[in-house]
This record gives sequence, C-alpha cells and structure tokens, in this order.
Amino acid sequence: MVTISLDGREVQVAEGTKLVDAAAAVGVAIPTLCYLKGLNCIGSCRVCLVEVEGEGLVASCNTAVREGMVVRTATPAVAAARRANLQAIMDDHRAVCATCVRQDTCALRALSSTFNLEDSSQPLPEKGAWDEDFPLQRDSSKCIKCMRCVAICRDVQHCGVWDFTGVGPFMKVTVRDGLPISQAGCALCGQCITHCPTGALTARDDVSLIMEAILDPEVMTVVQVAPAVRTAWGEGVGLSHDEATPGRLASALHALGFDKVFDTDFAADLTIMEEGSEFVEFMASDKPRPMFTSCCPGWVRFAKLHYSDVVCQLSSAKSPHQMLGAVVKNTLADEAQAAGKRLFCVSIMPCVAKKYECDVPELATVPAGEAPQLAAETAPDVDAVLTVRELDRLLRTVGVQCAALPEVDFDNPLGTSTGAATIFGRTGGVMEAALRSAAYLITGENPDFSTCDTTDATPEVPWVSKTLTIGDATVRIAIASGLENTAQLLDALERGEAEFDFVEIMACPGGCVGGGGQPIHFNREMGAQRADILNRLDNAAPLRYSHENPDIHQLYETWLEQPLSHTAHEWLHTHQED
Ligand code: HC0
Ligand code: SF4
Repeated sequence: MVTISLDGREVQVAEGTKLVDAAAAVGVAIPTLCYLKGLNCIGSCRVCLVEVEGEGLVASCNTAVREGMVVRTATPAVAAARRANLQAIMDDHRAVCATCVRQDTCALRALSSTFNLEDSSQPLPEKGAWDEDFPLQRDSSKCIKCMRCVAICRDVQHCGVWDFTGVGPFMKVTVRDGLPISQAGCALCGQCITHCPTGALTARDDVSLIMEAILDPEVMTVVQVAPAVRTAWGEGVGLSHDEATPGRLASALHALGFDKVFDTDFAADLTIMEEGSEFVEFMASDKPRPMFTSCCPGWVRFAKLHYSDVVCQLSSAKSPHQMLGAVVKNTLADEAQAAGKRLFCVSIMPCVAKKYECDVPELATVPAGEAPQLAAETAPDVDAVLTVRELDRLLRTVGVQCAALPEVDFDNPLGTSTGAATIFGRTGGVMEAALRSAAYLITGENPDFSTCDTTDATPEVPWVSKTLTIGDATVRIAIASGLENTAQLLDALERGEAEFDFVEIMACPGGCVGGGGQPIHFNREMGAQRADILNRLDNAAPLRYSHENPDIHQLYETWLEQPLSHTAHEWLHTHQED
C-alpha cells in the first residue's frame, strides 16, 4: 500500500493506483472527459488536472500514486487551469445542446454549465446592444418571448421596465421605449431573472474577478455572507437545508481560499445599534414621518427613481454589508499593510442590487491608515458582490466537497451575531430586530418577543401595520415587501390615508429570502420555506437582541465610542439624497 496526502487527508491505496481513482476512493470526484478506467488513461483532455507538491499541475488519470505524495484537487489555481482546458474543447465542439439527444447525459454539457464556458459556435448578441457593466444582463437571442419578465416587473415590482413590440413571429421583448437599461427605471431587484425560464436574463458574472483576487498573493481577501444566504446556498451544491448550515458555509468559503470569513449578521447587529439610536432621536424630533429603512438597495434605487420625495426620509445608516466592509477596511488596514497586501472585500448576497450598491460613490469610505502606496482617495467598502448562484458555481468549479466539510465558526471579531440579525433576511426582520433594541434603548428593559413579532408580514398582503406602546411613546410601524406593495403603501401615505413612524421596505417579495440572486427553482417560490429557517435560527440563538452582542460592544469600545459618534457617522452612515 502507498500513503498519500489528498486535500489534507491521509489516504492509503494500492501501489499503481491512478490519482483520479485514489480520490474517488475517498469520495472526491475529479472531473474527467477522456478517461476510461484501465483502457484510456492518456491525459489528453487535461480536465482532470490536480496539483502535486513539487511537480505542479498533472493529469490525475495517468499519474500513479507515490509514497508521500501531497496532492490538492480543489484549489482556485486547479479550477482555473481545468476551465481553460474545457474552454478549448468547447471552442472545437458544435454545441446544439437544446436539441441534442444527449443533453441530459452529456458530460461536456454538465461541465460547461459548472465552469460557465462560453459557446463560440453561436453568434454573439449584437455588440454594444447591452451595457455590459450593468448588474442585470440580457441576451435577447435566448429570449423565448414568454412575457413572464414583463408581467413580474409590471404587476409585482411596479417598474414596467420590459415591453414588447411587433406581433406573431415578429414579436420582440424590449426595454420600454427603447431606453438603455440603465435609464429604464430598473430597481435591480432581479425578479425578472429568477422568473425567466431560460438564460435570457442573468446577473452580471463577477466570478472571475473573485478568482483573480484569491489567486493574487498581494491581496488579502475578506468575504462576508448575508443572512438569507444561509437559507439557500446548499440548494445549488446538492445539500439539504439541514446539511447547509452556516458553519459548513464558513468552511466552504475557507476552502475556496478566502483569507477571512466574516458574517454580515454581525453588521446587521451593528446596523440596529446605529439605526435604532437614529430612530430614538427621530422620535424626539419633528422630522416628517415616517423614517424608512435603507438597507435594501433595490428599495433605495426604486425610491430614487420613482418616489424621489421620500428619499430624504430614508435612514442614514448604510446597509449591513456596506458597514462590515467599512469596518474591515478601517480595522484590518494595519494587518494587511504589515503583510504587504491590499484588502479586497467580497460580499455573498442573495441580491442583484447589491452589485450596484457597492459601486455607489456616496457609500465609499476613506480608509484609515492604509499604506500610502496602497491608499486610494476613497475606497469602496465592498469591492465585489457575488450572488448565491455565483457562489454555488464557484464551489462547483473549484470542486469543494461541501457535504464532507466540518462546521466551523466565522472568523472573529466580526463573526459573532444574534438571532435579531439573522431575521434581517426575511420581510419584517429588520423592523423586528430594530424594535427589540429600540425598546431597550427607550425603557432600559428588553421587550417581550411577542410585542415585536412581525412574522405575519408576507408578500401576499400589501403591508402589515401595528401600533406599539414603548415606555411613554406610541410607535406606529408598517412593513411591506415587493415593490407594487411598496407603491401602494407610499401612495396611501401621500394621500394621507395612512400614517406611520417607522416603515420597513424590502424590494423582493418576502424579503431577501426571495431575492433576485438566490438559486432558481422554476415555478417554485421558496421564500416562506427559507424564512422558516431564519426563524428557527433566531429561536435557537443564545443571544437574540442586537444590543447584547459582546463583539459589538468591543467594536464601540475600541473604535467607534458609541452609536452615532463622529467616527460611526464617517464609517457607517451616508446621505442617500446627495
Ligand atoms: Fe439582505 Fe441585508 S438582510 S439587505 O435582505 O439589512 O442582500 O440576506 O445582507 O446588507 O444584513 C440582502 C439578506 C443582507 C444587508 C443584512 C440588510
Ligand atoms: Fe436585494 Fe434583499 Fe432588497 Fe431583494 S429585498 S433587492 S435581495 S436587498
């Protein structure tokens, strides 16, 4: 027998065993095309590459084990080389998958979707017809004119971005009035993508940007995951909801090569400290009612484009992932500088609009203490955003064996969170978390959970409202998700038919659990099922009030002094109307 190290595990196999079979023996599936065990071990397709210490990349189908060999099968470098080889094969293949009898059993087709290959045999859509930087991408040559995007955008999301021209065989779906997409009133909720039956509508692909950052030795990569990601990331990598725990997700992100793995939930607690304090001040002021939450960029963009009068009533608090980016860029600057590295922050989000949000100039923070050669005048809090679909594809591309991963904690000190933060990912969650802490800030006591309960908020009702008594204050709250529901609420407020003090809006029906960046299941809405996961995590959490998160207290003691301090304003707040 021969002993080798395979992805850090000791593996014993018979002498002469090929690496591809040694890996299979312990459940590690290496992609192959030309390999036929015992008959065709010629390493010609080079899709089965692995890394052998001291030798570099070798074809695992024609390399036999040797005593003491150290082998890595799942690294970004291996994945990049496999992808390049697959692309070369695809470039020489007439890909007519939709009509091919082998479409369900074709090994190349399966790999081409995992590795996101380009098909050079098909004519590309008209050059210059679409803004390639826009987070929503469209390939009209894949459109089957089903009109689902038109209906969702108009009737559920109130944006009316899509229209059609012509009739019968000449019918075409278009952006309304022939406008460029960036000027068509699109909130970037991504609901047209998740309801498109083909690949005509997609989110901009930023996977290669992240791969480059991970492979760059001069970059320290920091990743964070949004609350709703933990409800859905397993769906695209073959894990059940019970297997796809936050701990296994943290492990998977380390396996991808990220240097630090943090939790947006930590920053959701921080948002509550800032936004809760802002709300307490707001209640004592004579500012126009209501104050609106501002953490959903789809909603903020919608307000700017369609209801600009309410923009000045948005909370000044940045969204949690932007806050975490700002905290990382400021508090880890010295560590990165000492290592001669540049910080690169990645957010994994259930959201398409977050790809836009991280590029909004007024959300950039001036990083403290960066090395002069690394400093930028302002730097974005978050450098890149991946949807859950992109994360799942990255995990499949690199070949991370998610089911076998141990559960680990997020890195600290930016990884600890409370149940209040977890429920941010479903409609009503931000309001509920804010009320739990606002009540404490006003009365000095934690409220009963049932007082703040918002689980009756669903996409099926335009909005839910409640009047609460907190200390001497009466607080009128409302919650809406989905932009048609939002429009109805805003219209009622404008007509004076409703009056509230605090309103939570989430652009996607059901909140981020139903976000436009989540895994797609044709004709199955997963929001309610995913929201249950968040509620269960909240119920089981040892801490359920944001103001009880000890690491948040530590952050204030070390860096921020107190909520709404000068530094807190610089790092964590913005003015959306700028
Ligand atoms: Fe959400 Fe968020 S809850 S917007 O829905 O507030 O995307 O999940 O990350 O930032 O925390 C999305 C989800 C987030 C932010 C948080 C908020
Ligand atoms: Fe993004 Fe969530 Fe807003 Fe949808 S509800 S646009 S997923 S932040």
